[in-house]
Amino acid sequence: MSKHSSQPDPETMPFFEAFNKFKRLKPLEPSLGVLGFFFASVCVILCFIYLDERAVTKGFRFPGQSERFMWLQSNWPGKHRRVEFLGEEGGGCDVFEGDWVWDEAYPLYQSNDCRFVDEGFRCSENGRPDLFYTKWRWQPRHCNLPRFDAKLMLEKLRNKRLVFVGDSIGRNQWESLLCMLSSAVPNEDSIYEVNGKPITKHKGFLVFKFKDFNCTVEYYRSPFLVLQSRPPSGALQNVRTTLKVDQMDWNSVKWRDADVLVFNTGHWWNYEKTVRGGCYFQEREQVKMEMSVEDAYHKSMETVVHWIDTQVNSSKTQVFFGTYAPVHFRGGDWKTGGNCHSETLPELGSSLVPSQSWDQFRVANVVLSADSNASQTTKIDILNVTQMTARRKDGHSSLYYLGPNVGPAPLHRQDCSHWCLPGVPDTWNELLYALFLKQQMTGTVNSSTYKAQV
Ligand SMILES: *[C@@H]1O[C@H](CO)[C@@H](O)[C@H](O)[C@H]1NC(C)=O
Ligand SMILES: *[C@@H]1O[C@H](CO)[C@@H](O)[C@H](O)[C@H]1NC(C)=O
Ligand SMILES: *[C@@H]1O[C@H](CO)[C@@H](O)[C@H](O)[C@H]1NC(C)=O
Ligand SMILES: *[C@@H]1O[C@H](CO)[C@@H](O)[C@H](O)[C@H]1NC(C)=O
Ligand SMILES: CC(=O)N[C@H]1CO[C@H](CO)[C@@H](O)[C@@H]1O
Repeated sequence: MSKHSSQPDPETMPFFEAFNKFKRLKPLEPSLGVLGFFFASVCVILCFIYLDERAVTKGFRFPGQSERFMWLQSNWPGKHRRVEFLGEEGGGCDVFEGDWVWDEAYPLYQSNDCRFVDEGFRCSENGRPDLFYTKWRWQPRHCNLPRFDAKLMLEKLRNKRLVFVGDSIGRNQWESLLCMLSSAVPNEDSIYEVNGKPITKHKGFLVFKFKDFNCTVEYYRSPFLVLQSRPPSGALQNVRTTLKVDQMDWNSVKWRDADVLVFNTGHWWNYEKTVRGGCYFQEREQVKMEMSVEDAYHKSMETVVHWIDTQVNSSKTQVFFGTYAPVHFRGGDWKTGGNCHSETLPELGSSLVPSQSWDQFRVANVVLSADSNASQTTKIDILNVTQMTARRKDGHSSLYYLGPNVGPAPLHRQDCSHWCLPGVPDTWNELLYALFLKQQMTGTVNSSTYKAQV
C-alpha cells in the first residue's frame, strides 16, 4: 500500500485544492469584516463537506446521488439497518442490488505481490496513473457481505476443486481469485501449476494447486462452452470450423466432477468472432449456414444448462453462472478507436442501461430462468454481475495492458473489455465467496435436518 502513497488522497484532495485556491486570492484592504465573514463561512462549508465525506467513506454511500446528507439519515434508529448476508435473516437479500462505495481498506492485494496476473491486467505496473479504481467496495442495499477471508475460503476448499470455465473475462476473474487466495499463503512454493505451465499459457487449461490445502483452482478456456471443431465432410469451402450448438466442449468431462464450477460466456457470441472468421454453426450433422449468432447462442446455452441438469451431481457440485460483463468503448469499438482511458470514476447515478439491453445478457438470462422455472433439482447460482459491472467504466485496462517496459498503448488501440487487477473482478469473487459460504452453511443445516428425519 505504501508504495502508492504519493497518490493524492481523494478524500481530502478537494479540500486542499479549495484551500490553496483561497490562499492565492489577494484580498482587498477595506473589507476586512466582510472578508472575515467570508472566511468563516468557507470554513464552515468546507468542514461540513469534509465531515460528510468522512461519513461517506465509512461506508454509507458515495455523495454522487444527490444524497449528500445521507449520513444524517443513517443516524436515525431503524433506518438503513442491514442484515448480515450470512446471518439467519440474510437469505432473501439480493446481493447484486446495491451501490459502489469508497473504501480505504481496498484493494485486497497488490498486483506486484501476486505472481498469477497476466501482464495485460497489471494496469498500475503498466503505467496507469490513478488508483481510484481499486478503492470501491460493493455494498448490497439490504445486507452486508462478509469480508473476504482467504484462509476461511481455502479451509472450505480443502480437498476440493474449484473450476472456472469460459472466455478471457472468466480468466480475468480466475486470476483475481488466485491473488485473493494466495495473499493468505506465506509459502510461495506451496502454490504451483500441476503441469509446470506458466501463467502466460493461454490455450487449454491451467490447474493451480494450493498444496497445504490439497485444493486446486483451475481455469479452462472455452469461450463458447460448446464444442468448436472441424466441419463435417462435404461442408462448403468457406466453412473453416463449426460450433456444435448441441454438444459440449470436449473438456467438459474434466469439469464435471469439480466441487465448485464457475461458468461465463458472452464476449465471443458475435458475428466478428464467428461467421466472419469462417466459423459457422452446426446442429447434429448439418451446418446451418443461415443460423443467426443469437439463435446459436440460445441453443448453446440450452445445451449447457441441460448438461448441468443431467451430468453434474448437484449434491456434490455447486454451479455458478456469471452473467455478461459489459464493455465500455466510447466513440467506437475495439478496432475503430473506441476509448475508456479517461474514466476514473464509476457511474454513481441511477441512470443505468437496463441489463436486458445487452443481447449477451438477455439470451443467457432467458435460458437460465426457464431452467430454474422448470427444474426443481439443479440449482444454478447466477452471478448477476451485469448491472453492477456496467457502472464500472473506470475499471478497464484501457491503455495499460502492454507491460511495464512498453508503456501505454496508442490511443486508438484500447482495451475496454478486460479489467485491471486488483479491480472489478475481485468484487465478483467476493460475491462468489459470499454465495459459496452461504451454500456451505445451508447445505450443512439441511443435510443434518435430513439425517435427523431419517
Ligand atoms: C440482476 O440484477 C438486476 C439489478 O441489479 C435485476 O434488475 C435483475 O432482475 C437481476 N436478474 C436476475 C436474473 O437475477
Ligand atoms: C486431495 O483432493 C483430492 C480431490 O481433489 C482427493 O481425491 C484426494 O484424496 C485428496 N488427497 C488427500 C491426501 O486428502
Ligand atoms: C453425488 O454426490 C454425493 C455427495 O458427494 C454422493 O454421495 C453421491 O453418491 C453422488 N451421486 C452420484 C449419482 O454419483
Ligand atoms: C419463470 O417464472 C416467472 C414467475 O413465475 C415468470 O415471470 C417468468 O416469465 C418465467 N420465465 C420463463 C422463461 O418461463
Ligand atoms: C437449499 C435449501 O433447501 N435450503 C433450505 C434449508 O433449510 C432451511 C430451513 O429449514 C430452508 O429455509 C432453506 O430453504
